[in-house]
Amino acid sequence: MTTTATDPCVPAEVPADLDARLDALLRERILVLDGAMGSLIQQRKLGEADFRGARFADHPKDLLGNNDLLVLTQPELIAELHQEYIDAGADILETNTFSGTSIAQADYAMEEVVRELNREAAAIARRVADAATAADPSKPRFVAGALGPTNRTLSLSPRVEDPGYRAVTYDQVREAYAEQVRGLLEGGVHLILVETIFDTLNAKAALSAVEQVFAETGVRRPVMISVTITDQSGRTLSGQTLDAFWTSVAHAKPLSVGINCALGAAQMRPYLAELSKLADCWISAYPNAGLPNAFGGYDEQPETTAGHLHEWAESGLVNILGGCCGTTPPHVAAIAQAVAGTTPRSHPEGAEHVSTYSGLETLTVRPDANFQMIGERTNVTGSRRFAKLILNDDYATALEVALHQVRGGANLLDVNMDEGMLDGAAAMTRFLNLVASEPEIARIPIVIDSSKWEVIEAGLKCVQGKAVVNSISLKEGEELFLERARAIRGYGAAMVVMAFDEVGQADTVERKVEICQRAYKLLTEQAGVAPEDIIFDPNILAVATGIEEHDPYAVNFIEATRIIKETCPGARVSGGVSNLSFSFRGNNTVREAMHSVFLYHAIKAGMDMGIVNAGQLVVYEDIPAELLEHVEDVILNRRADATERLVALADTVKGTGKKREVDLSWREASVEERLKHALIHGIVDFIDEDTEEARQKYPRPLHVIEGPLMAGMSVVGDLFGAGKMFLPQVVKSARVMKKAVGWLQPYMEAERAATGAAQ
Ligand code: THG
Repeated sequence: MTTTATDPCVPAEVPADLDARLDALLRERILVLDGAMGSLIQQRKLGEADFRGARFADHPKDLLGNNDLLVLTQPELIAELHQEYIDAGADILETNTFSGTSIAQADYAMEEVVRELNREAAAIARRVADAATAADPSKPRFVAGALGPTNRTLSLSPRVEDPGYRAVTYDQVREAYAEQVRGLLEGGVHLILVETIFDTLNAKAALSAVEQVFAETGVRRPVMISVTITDQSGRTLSGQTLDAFWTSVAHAKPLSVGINCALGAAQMRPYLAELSKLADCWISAYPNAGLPNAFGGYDEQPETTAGHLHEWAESGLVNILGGCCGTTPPHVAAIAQAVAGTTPRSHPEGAEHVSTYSGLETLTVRPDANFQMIGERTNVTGSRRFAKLILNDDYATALEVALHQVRGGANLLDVNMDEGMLDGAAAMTRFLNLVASEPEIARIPIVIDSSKWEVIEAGLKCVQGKAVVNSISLKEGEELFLERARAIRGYGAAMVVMAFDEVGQADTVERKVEICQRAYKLLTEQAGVAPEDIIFDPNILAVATGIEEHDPYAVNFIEATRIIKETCPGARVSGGVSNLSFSFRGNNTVREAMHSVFLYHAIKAGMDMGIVNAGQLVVYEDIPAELLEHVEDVILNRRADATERLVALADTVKGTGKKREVDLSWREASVEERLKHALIHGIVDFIDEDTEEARQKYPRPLHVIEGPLMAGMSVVGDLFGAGKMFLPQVVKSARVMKKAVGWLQPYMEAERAATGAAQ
C-alpha cells in the first residue's frame, strides 16, 4: 500500500482510556522507556544487502546505515529488538523512526517511503507491545512514535560566512514532520515523542505539525518532548538555556518534558534537576551510556547507569527513565530494577499569573516585576535611519541598531518592516535570521510588529524563542480575531491586543476598558489563550497637539490601565510610549521628559512594559523642576493652558537629549589583546585594521595566525570547554577568525609567489 505525504490519515485505535491510564500509572511509579536501537542494530553486523532486502536491491544509492529502513526490509529483526527491551522491563517502546522524515531520508533518496516506513515502524512496535500487554495486563506497554531532530537546523546557518542563510524552511520542516506523524498514527502509536532536540525551532515546527495532524484527524495522543544539552554551557546546540527552551515549547502542553542523548547520566544530572523544578508536567530522562570513548563507542556498564538513575529517582526528579546511545537491554533491565519501588516525582502545579517570553534566555514577568523595555528602534516606520539601512540592504548596520537597543537595556526587541517599498515578509525573515546569529541580541525575546498577517507569520517561523506578536485586534471582527489568536497560540507566542474594535480605535477610558475586557473573555474562553500570554495595549496617543480633545489621552490610558489590570487577571499592559510626544518632534529633551513622567504614573497604575527607545529614558528624578511641572501638567491634564505653557518652555530647553555611550576601552590594549577580545566577543568591526597592525608587527603573516589569532581561539576553546561560551557565540568567533585570515590571505599568497620566484 502506498500513500503520498498528504493522503488522509486514519489513525489506528488505541485504548479509549489511554490518557487516564497513563496518568494513573505515572502517579503510581516511574515508567521505563527502552534503550538504544542503533547499538543493537550495530551488534548484528548487517551488510548493504541486508539493509536493501529484496525490495530495494536495485536502489541507486547506498543504504547501509539507514537504520529506519530496516522496519521495511528486516521487520522481524526490528520486532526482535523491541522484544528484547520488553523482556528487559520497558513500559514504553520507541518506534525505530529517528530519521523517518523526508528531510533525513533524502540522504538515501528514500523520501518516497517515509509515510509507509513510519506506519510499519509503529505497527511492528505495537504488535510487540500489545502481545506483552495481553500476556500480562497488569503491566500495560505503550508505543511512542519517535520524531528525531532531522539533519537540518532552522536556527543556525551551515555557512559561517553567511549567517542569514538557512538550508531549509520552517514550512518544509513542518510538512516533513506532518507526514511522519500521519504514518505513526496510522501504525497505532500511543504517544508522540519529539526527541533529541538541539534546535528549538525545529522542535516547534514538529510540535506544530503534530497539532496540525491532530486537528486533521480529530484524534489526539499525549506528546512527550525531549531536549539535548550538548555541552558544558548547559544550553541547547542552538544556544538556548533550559528554561528558555521550556518557555518555547510549554504551549504544546506535553505529557512530559525531559533530556536525552549527548551526555551521560553523571553530566546530565544538574540540568535534569533544573528542568524538574521548572516544568509543570511529568519529567523524562534517557541519557547515553556515559560519554563516548575514543572510538565513538560507549563503555558505561548497566550497573553504573542504573546507579545514577536510582539516585535521580530517590531524589524525586523524574517520572520516565530509559537509555539513549550505547544503552542495551541489560542497561534497561538494570534501570527497571533500580527504580522499582521508588516514588515518582509528583506532578507540580504551574505558577499563577507569571508571563514568560524567551530568546536564548527567558524573560519572566511576575505580577510585581519591574517595567520591561521593548526596544523601538528596529522599526522602519519609527526610525528613518533604520528604514534607510533596510532599504539600502545594509543589514549589518541594521543589526547594530538592535545591538544598541539591547545594550541600552531593552528586555525585548520590537521589529517592524511595514514600509511600502519593502517586501515585508522577506525583510522580516532576513533580519530575524541574522538576529538569531547574534547571541547578544538573540538573548532577548522578539516582538514581531506588523499590521500584515503574512509578515507576522513569516517572523514567527524564524524565532526559536517564545515571541510576542504585535498586534491583533477586534478591528475586523471576532471571527478573524479568534482565528489569528489561535494561530499565534499554535506558534507558542504571546500577543499584543490593541484596544481597537469594529467601531474604531478607543480613546476614552470606557471604550479602552470595554474592548480589552471583551477581548480577554474571547481569548481565554474561546481561543484557549492563557491570560498571561495577553498583553493589552490601550493606545498611547499623542498629547499637547493643540487639539483640545487630545488633552485627556495620557490620563485615559493610565486610568484604563488601572481598570484593565484589576479586571483582567494575568494579562499585561503595554504601549508605544514615543507616540505620546509626537508634537515635540525635534526636541528630545522635552520628549524624554514626557516619556519619563508618563511612565512614572502609568507604571504605578500597572503598566508592565512599553515600546521605548531603550537607552534614552531619563530618570524621573533627574528632570529639572520647572520642566517636570510643565510636563506633568500636560500628562495629567491638570490645566487648560498646559500645552501652551510647555510649548513656550520647550524653546528654552532644546537639546539632543540623552547620549548613549559605547565602551571602547578595550581598543587601548595591545594588538594581541585586541585580537583576543575581538575573537572572544565576536566583534568584526576592527578586525581588518587590527590584523593589519599585527601583520606589520610580525615577521610573516602566518605568524599572526599561529601567534595572536590562535592564542585567541585557544581561549575561545577553553571557555567553550568550560561551558562559559555556547555554540552560537563560538560561531561568531569563527567568523572573526575567518575575516582575519581572509585579510592575511593575499599577503601569504604574495609571499608564496615571491619565494617561488626566487627559487
Ligand atoms: N503600540 C504597539 N505597537 C507599536 C506602537 C504602539 N508599534 C509602533 C509604535 N507604536 C511604537 N514605536 C515607535 C517607534 C518610534 C517612534 C514612535 C513609536 C518615534 N520615532 C521618531 C519620530 O517619529 O519622531 C523617529 C525619529 C527618527 O527617525 O529617528 O517617535 O503604540 N503595540
